[in-house]
Amino acid sequence: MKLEWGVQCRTKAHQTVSGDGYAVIETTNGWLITVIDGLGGGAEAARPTKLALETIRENPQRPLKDLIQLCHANLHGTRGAVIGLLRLETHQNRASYIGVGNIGIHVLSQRVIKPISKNGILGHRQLPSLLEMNYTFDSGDTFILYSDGISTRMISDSALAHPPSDLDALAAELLERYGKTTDDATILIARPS
Ligand SMILES: [Mn+2]
Repeated sequence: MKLEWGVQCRTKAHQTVSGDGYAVIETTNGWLITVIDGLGGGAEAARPTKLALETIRENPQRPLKDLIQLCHANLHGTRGAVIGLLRLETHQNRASYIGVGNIGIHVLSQRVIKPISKNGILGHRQLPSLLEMNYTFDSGDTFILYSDGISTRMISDSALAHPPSDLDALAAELLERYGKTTDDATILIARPS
């Protein structure tokens, strides 16, 4: 199994640094995919995002719940961040997801794969009880993770009825149509096949 993916990340108007971040990390049995949105703007928002990305890159094999808790601990004292964390395992085509805060996930599949994020902020007080959602996916399913700089109206776009093979181009098209200039905007699209 391989993973095709594309991403677009656009910084909020009049900012030079994005507080959004993302990663696609190859693991021994698949991939770990994340979109993170640091609270606030500019460098202050970029710091928790960078810390969370480092935490994930250093511990890609750890269970999702552990990773979220590690990020939560490491972000203490920062502005905080919200996160969507998706693991795709080639063994048994297993998809697992934990989301904390306002990161969206939308999956194009014949199956019913509807993960959700719970309210909360990494680095702030108590984390919510973490909900890991597990699914079986099919080869060719398309996973879309996006920050709140992308309107959720995006998930009804007609382009998603028959998504093209060029995922970078699809991400660019969706950013163009649904991206807000008032916030950093990130859309990451991944397709294992
Ligand atoms: Mn945001």
